Amino acid sequence: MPDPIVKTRPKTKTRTARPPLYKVILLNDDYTPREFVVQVLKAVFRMGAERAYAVMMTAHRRGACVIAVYTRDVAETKAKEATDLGKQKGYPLFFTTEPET
Ligand code: TYC
Repeated sequence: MPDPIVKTRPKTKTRTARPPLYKVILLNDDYTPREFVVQVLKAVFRMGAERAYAVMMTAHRRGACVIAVYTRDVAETKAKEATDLGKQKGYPLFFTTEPET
């Protein structure tokens, strides 16, 4: 008797590579005017007025607030842009990034 023909499927795993994401975090300080923080959040992170105000107040009350997650490049660029806008006005406003766990 001939061997039966058994067809086996190749073991393929479908994987979609996802780049690691980074959080952009707004830090509170005692000097930057609230309204200026709101303006920066609207301009750099494309937030509406209400969300920008809520994020600013969260950082104000709790010391920091996660704003959004992006790929590393975008997160670092936006954090720098936003920090630089404050620096231009002489404010210590600071945005940092950290990898999402
Ligand atoms: N704490 C600032 C003030 O009272 C306002 C402020 C809020 C600054 C959030 C930074 O991330 C910040 N004028």
